[in-house]
Amino acid sequence: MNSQVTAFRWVPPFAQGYVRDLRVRWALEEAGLPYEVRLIDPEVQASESYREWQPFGQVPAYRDDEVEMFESGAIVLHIADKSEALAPRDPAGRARVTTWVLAALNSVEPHVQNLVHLDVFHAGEAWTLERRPQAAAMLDGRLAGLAAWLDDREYLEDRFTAGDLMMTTVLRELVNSDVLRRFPSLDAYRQRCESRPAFGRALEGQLRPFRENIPG
Ligand SMILES: N[C@@H](CCC(=O)N[C@@H](CS)C(=O)NCC(=O)O)C(=O)O
Repeated sequence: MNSQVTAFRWVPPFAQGYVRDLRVRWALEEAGLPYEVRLIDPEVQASESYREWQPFGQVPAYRDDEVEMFESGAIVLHIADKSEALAPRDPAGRARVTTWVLAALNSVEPHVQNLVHLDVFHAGEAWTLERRPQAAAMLDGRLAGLAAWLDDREYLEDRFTAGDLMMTTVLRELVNSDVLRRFPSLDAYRQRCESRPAFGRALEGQLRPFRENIPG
């Protein structure tokens, strides 16, 4: 059985290219593993059978011959276990990859999301004027730490890994804000990772159904 990943049939333009199945598609493309995409809509999201697979009704969910999973980070790490393209084979090298995947999801993404929620979902609401400076300062602190680590490195470790994949998908949530302009080395890193052919194939794979399924 080919690996199977779920994705949305259609999302509004602001979310196109940013839905988290992109992470799983990108990992599978880097690994060169064949996969099928199951496109879902709100009705499937709410169904009992889908909730047995993904308890929150979200994408991505994933299955292959061995496992049935949800959570993009867990899925990407599972794929990385299968492919040297995403993680070195030695335990120390793999531990570093796990570390960076969790750092992206747990230490950086919550602060990115805080700002994105203010700017996108609550844009123009009075209370955000008070909250935004704190959220922006917290995010700047995390990005400064990341930029200092990256320094003149090409990738987070000595080669591209699933850690870079995950960090890039987190950083790209900021492309429509002014934040990355203050961290040009992080923006260059993001663009370096996004220029990989596997990323291009994954992105196009997510975008194609959105073009084909525009609501009537
Ligand atoms: N922590 C989860 C988050 C998944 C998630 O937020 N998925 C979004 C799309 S990017 C979703 O399905 N949203 C619809 C909803 O929550 O109902 C993961 O990384 O897989």
